[in-house]
Amino acid sequence: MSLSKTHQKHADAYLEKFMIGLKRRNRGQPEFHQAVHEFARDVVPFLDDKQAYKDARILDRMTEPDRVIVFRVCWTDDANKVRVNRGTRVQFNNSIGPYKGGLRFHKNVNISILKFLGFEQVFKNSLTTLPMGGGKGGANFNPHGKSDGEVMRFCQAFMTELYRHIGPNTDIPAGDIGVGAREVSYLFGQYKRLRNEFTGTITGKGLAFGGSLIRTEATGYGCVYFAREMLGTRGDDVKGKTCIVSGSGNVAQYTAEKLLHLGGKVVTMSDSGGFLHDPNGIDEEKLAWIIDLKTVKRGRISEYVEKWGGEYHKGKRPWGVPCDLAFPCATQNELEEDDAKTLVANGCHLVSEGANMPSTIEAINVFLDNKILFGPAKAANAGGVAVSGLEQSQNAMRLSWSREEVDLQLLEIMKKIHVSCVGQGKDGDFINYVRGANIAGFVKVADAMLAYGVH
Ligand code: NDP
Ligand code: 2IT
Repeated sequence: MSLSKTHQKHADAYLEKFMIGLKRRNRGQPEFHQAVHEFARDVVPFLDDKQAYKDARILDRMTEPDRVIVFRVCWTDDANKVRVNRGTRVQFNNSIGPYKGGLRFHKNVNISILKFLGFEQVFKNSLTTLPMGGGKGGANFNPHGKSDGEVMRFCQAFMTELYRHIGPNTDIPAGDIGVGAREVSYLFGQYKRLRNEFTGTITGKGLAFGGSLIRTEATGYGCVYFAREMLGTRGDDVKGKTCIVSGSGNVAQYTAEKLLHLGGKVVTMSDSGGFLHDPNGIDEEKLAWIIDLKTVKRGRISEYVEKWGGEYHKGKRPWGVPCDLAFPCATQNELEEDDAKTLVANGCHLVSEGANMPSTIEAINVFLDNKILFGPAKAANAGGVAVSGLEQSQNAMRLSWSREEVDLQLLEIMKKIHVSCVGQGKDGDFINYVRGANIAGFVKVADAMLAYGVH
């Protein structure tokens, strides 16, 4: 879709005015501004001839969360010292289903980060085709270096306040950075105890107590399934491609695993300390070692080189390593404009975002200007929350589906998301997946909001 010059000028002016207002209302929240800007620059031109949405001020309503709950979390550490953290749940929008989205425990968690994540989640969940609204929460708690007992006491204290705001038809949290199987188990155990009921109010649970097969793998697998669909539009596939992955947590691990299944060669992984480059490739044995290192031993990626060789680059990110395909799977704004230019110059022709908002707007512009295949987070990493939705369905039916069944449903959902993005993002023979995901995600939520009238 392209507007006439006058309409484009009008849309640009409207976008500028809208962003000035949004920034004024949400001071000191740069990540939230960024997520909204990246969305609004596609949605505003789309709204140009859609008076009903404009009269209902849908964009203004969508960028204001339904509510934000902030609470104190007090716990005692192993030295018996009292610790105080801040817990938050952003219930962003429940127009198409109960609030759904992860919890992040990381030292830099703040309201800006949780609002950007909650906002993204609304449209990501809409793209999955499942009935889920959007939310996100977390705390400025750093699980690194904490004992199991400390993590347990923190999770129990966190849930002792959060439980009154969530429920299987209200708000269903899950994991995110710093919240994996161990934390979800402590959180769910405390929820069950406080409510005296066993319902699927958290997803990502252990298999013995209502978890779904493939949920652990889902975000990473989905991110590669989406990449495969994108490659398919150019008659290409993953086989034989050199791939770089950032991060070494849940999403990075299973992105790497699926790339290996499909015949790709993974040469990098990273953590907040730096990245490892193994020119011989991280094969299944090495990856199993990394998964154990990160989920059981809770070690650092630098330890890899002592065991398997390769090079460790302290304090650096992997984007300078030549590759065909790149998968940012660590955190927001980890891939900047110069990194994007380097990737393109080195011949990288696909980027599929496993993390949320890993690329800055300037980096995205480089990818779009060079017409490479670029799968934005809200489409490419939607597989995780999609399988969370399937976990909720299984909990409601008190059934559990097989690995094959869930994996097949995940694949079908990622294909549907790809079709939706193509539908709204086609621009001559180029597919702008950013616009496609933004518009396709927007329409469903906007129509529901319109139908409800003013509230
Ligand atoms: P994990 O906690 O399992 O792993 C996070 C990884 O990212 C670790 O390797 C961590 O390194 C690294 N990392 C975290 N913060 C930074 C930072 N500031 N700079 C550099 N590296 C950092 O989290 P997930 O794998 O679950 O999440 C990764 C990304 O994927 C996030 O953006 C998350 O929002 C997104 N996501 C997750 C989904 C899920 O199902 N889990 C679903 C969809 C998106 P270190 O160990 O040193 O901290
Ligand atoms: O960003 C995300 O989509 C997640 N962290 C997963 C959310 C979920 O509810 O499974």
